Amino acid sequence: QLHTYDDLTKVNPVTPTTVLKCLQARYSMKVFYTHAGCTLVALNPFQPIPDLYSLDVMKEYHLAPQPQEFKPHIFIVAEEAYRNVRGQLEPVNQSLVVSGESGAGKTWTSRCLMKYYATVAASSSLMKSQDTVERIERRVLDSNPLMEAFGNTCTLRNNNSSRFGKYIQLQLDRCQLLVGASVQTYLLEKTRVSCQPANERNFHIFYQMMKGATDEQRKEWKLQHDQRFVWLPNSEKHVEEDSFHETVKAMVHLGIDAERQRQVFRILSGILQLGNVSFSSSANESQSCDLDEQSEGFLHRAAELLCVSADELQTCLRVRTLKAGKQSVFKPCSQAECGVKRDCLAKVIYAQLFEWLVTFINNSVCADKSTWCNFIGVLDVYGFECFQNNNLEQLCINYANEKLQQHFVAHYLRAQQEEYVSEGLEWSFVKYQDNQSCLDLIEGSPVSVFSLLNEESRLNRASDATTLRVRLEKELRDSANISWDRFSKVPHFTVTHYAGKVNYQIEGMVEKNKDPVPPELISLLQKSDNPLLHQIFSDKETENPNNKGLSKVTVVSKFKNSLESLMKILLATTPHYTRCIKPNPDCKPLTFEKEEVIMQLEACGIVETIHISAAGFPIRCRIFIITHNWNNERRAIMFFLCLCMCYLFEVDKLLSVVLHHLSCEDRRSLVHCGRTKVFLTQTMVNLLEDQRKKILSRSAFSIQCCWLRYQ
Ligand code: AD9
Ligand code: MG
Repeated sequence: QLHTYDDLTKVNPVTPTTVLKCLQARYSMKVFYTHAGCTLVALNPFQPIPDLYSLDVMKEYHLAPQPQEFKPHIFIVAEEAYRNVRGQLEPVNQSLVVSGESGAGKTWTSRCLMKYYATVAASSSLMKSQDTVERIERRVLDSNPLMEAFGNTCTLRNNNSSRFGKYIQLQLDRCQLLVGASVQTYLLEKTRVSCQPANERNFHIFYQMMKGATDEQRKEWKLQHDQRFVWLPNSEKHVEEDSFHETVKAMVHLGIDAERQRQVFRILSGILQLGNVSFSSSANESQSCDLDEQSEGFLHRAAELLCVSADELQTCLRVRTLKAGKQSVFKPCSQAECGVKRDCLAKVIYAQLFEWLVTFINNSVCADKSTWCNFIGVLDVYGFECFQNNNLEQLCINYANEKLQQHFVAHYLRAQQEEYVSEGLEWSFVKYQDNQSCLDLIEGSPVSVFSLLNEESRLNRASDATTLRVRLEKELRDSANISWDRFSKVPHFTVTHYAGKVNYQIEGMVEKNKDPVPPELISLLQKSDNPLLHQIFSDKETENPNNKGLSKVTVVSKFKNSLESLMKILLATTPHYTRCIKPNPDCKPLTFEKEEVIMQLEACGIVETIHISAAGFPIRCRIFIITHNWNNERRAIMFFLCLCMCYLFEVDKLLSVVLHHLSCEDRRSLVHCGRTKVFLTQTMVNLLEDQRKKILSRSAFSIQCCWLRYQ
């Protein structure tokens, strides 16, 4: 019977084991969505499920008077948000927050949501030309494959892993039609361009062009068939690379013309060539390293594709420019330093190219402010990460997840408890696990991991890892959320996140936070004859007193700021949460591994969410009394009378009649009458439901109840 529970609040008792059993039973029956009070749990089937997301299903949910009565589905969440936009008094913007670990199905879910709105909010009866309308929907949808080509990759956890976070706002006009969209992205994992973790790959776009380019393009982009590129490992895996055509089509739809595309692909090929440039060690420190023998050709090809002078490129990679007052001093780089500069050049080009692409997409899909009035935002950010080696990237990602978790708990409880107070209910507030102490540890003031990291980044010390470790240990010792293994050889610290403990390596963290780009590299790119490259670097500053190049603001400060703006937006919208769960680590179809699922349930606090939902009154109820024989007019009169009774604060009386009828004495624990609403527990609803069925089956006189799920 467990598989029939479409809301985990119905499971009794609510424990990790019972919840797990229920989800497992449903999964084995190929039921992938389950409500968990105010959230939706989505289990990844890891195989296409025919008709689960078809046009007909979309229509069914969209047109239903009460979609909540249908089987749990992501379209219920979508439709609810869509109806909420209209609001009871005034329109309210909505946010759909999709979370879960890598490979759980966040991006898939986001795509489903976007397709849903591009379908149900599409206009066919508008005065506007059909062509324009179709094009905007097409363009909004096309932004997905394009961003995924540049920002997704094949990792050990997911063949299409997003290496950036995104928040897409779908803009709706007064008639609730989709008229545009805007995209905000977060922290692209640009290190992947020059350094791919073992058995993982570079971004999809490189493989796509290697496989999909025509002979002519190949010649122009200097990509020979048999060429091996150091930065293109695991090419034999053949994942997602047949999509070159799709990517180019999306570019065309979004308005990137053939010439611009050419410039983009030449830059990408230039990056690949750069990856094959290596340096030999120099005999003494005063001499710069030479290029390896086979590197000459690659360096020349890179320079040609990036449209910069090969000599200058070589000098930039081999010599450091230091500013001493107004004078410049040139210092030869060591072999390692040359490699770092080469990687830095590739990373900065790719990151700026990605930023340009996002800006271009925004310009192409964003509607004029005068044409849209509300939005539905879809948030797809990387899930909580805990690897063998974790560094600054994971710290930022997990910090983002802490923020979202805090928002979830605060919003849900606050909204619920505020409503009880305004309705005048006696209510003992539910205690919940507060992750404020962890957030204080990471981002708080005056001292936190971020503040110490930023200080160390500013001080530019040589032995940054050791100093940072000592400072963290000394200055954050009072926090219960941080610990150290004193016997470990590798300097690290352990943070107790709401989702579990994570070890972060300190080595390299300060440098990653500084993310310095030598000014000579920026100057070089500014001189490029590739118009796109020239454009994306034209407004970048090269001069700064500390000689740190492009980035004055540290990585964590920038990330913290962008997250804060996101939080502000989320707080101003009505959120809807979907928790995606990955049922097995190997992405095997229809395979449910208990340990894997339970870990994720614990990590996102599902059991706690269910407890909160079950302890509260998940259902507000309107009661209609009707008879089969009555016509619509009489039904309407009766409904109106009921409403009047509610408004005259006589809802208590009405309920007494119903409750008396149900022979239910202990109503205080089951029902609470607020000033304007009646709050029912799930048990009460079940009681009423049973009664309704009995009455319906035996007489013409019936009580029909219409349940509104609490969200
Ligand atoms: V990551 O944090 O970006 O690494 P996601 O985004 O959570 O991760 P993604 O949406 O990419 O995971 O899903 C992983 C794979 O699971 C997809 O490529 C699909 O092959 C598969 N998937 C996910 N959801 C569904 C679904 N509802 N139906 C069928 C699915 N397949
Ligand atoms: Mg993803």
